[in-house]
Amino acid sequence: MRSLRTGSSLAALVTGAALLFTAPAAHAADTPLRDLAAAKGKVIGTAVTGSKLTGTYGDIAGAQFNSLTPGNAMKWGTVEPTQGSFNWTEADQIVAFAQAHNQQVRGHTLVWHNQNPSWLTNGTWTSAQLSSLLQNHIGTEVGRYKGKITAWDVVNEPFNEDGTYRSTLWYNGLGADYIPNALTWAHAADPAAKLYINDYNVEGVNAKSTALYNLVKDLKSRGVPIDGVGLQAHLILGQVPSSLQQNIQRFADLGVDVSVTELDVRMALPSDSTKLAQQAADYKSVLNACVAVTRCAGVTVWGFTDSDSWVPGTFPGYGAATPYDENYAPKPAYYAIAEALGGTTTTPPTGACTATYSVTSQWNTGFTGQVTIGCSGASLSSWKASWTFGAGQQITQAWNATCSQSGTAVTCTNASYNGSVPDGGSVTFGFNASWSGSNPAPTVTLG
Ligand code: 9MR
Repeated sequence: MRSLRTGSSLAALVTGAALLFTAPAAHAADTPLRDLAAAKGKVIGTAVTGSKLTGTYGDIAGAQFNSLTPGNAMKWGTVEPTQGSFNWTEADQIVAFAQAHNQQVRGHTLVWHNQNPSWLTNGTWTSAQLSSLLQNHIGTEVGRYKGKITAWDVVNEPFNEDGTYRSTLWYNGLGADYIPNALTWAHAADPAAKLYINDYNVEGVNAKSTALYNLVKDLKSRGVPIDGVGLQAHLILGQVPSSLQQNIQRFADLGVDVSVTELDVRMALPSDSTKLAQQAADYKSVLNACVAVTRCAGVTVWGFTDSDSWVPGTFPGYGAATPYDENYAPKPAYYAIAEALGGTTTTPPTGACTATYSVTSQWNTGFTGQVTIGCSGASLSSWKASWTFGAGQQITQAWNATCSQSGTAVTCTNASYNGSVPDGGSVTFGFNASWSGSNPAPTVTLG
């Protein structure tokens, strides 16, 4: 029997594609983020896409985070695309994944002006009808996941920048009472879930966050079930509000929890080591502010990898906003999170160089392979790439590197002219080798 990977190599050969196997995060923090966060009594979460929760994406989501937020799966438009006809597939999948990995789930979101089904937004409703639609929606969704959701973003983005209420289907149809009503209905459906109001541009002390503050104060005084505020924190490089911690503290002093719910820090592309270092500092400031306030429950990033981020699609020319790059290599921001949570990292938190192994062609007795060494936020002046050929493969020839093999152990060092790998650059070397039986791709270690 050929292994799956051998089978795919042959398929790649037929299609002429190269298979890429990125070296795993050789420079990951010593302790997973979720363990560091747990030791501080904090949540470290990520938004996820259900269909991606396999392979490396699933491995990182499960290993590094102790909370998941469905990025889109629980929104009204997703769960009830046709009135009375429900699709819980992705939401169920994410909840099951979280349970299997001993993670919390943050429910997102019940009452919003975006991503509603068209039957709802295109309908003509009396306020009584609208109210009952909303009550049923909340009862159905919160009820379905009763006991499985730690916190719900019940109301999302209710305010304008100047602190007035946003004109939405809900505000226009039901007045400001839609907020206490939604909270009350959610509480009835799952009394144990923490109920939040979530918004963006409310991270610092400003008109919008003050409106949120005044609302929470009013709701508390009226006995409405409100447990927390979500500060989304879709931030721009170098622009963490200086009043973030003070703002978190003032909400805590009102008697509610605070969560940073959608953290990302976008930059003009391309990224470089200076921007990545600034981004790391920004992530660290946000984590530090949360760690400093007991009632800050934790921080969720809005996607953990640059390959699963809303930023490039919404802000053309901007991106690289998350803690892992598109190939799942941890960025300086990752190490910054680890350090803010009390972790130590084995390499300087300035970036990483990774090795990518690929088979570019293969025939019955031999194959040609190549290894690309790339750096992001770091650089090399010389390198050594090592791996184990565990299935009897034997190097016969190499170029752009000096390779030797002793038993199963292969070591390749740079040639005189390609030892230097600049930040943002890469070098490639190649080899021919023999194989028989199977030809699994090894993991390459850089030393
Ligand atoms: O990440 C979400 C993206 O996939 C959707 O296309 C987008 C649609 O509005 O919503 C994104 O998530 C938003 C979140 O639900 C609420 N705060 C802002 C987020 C980024 O737009």
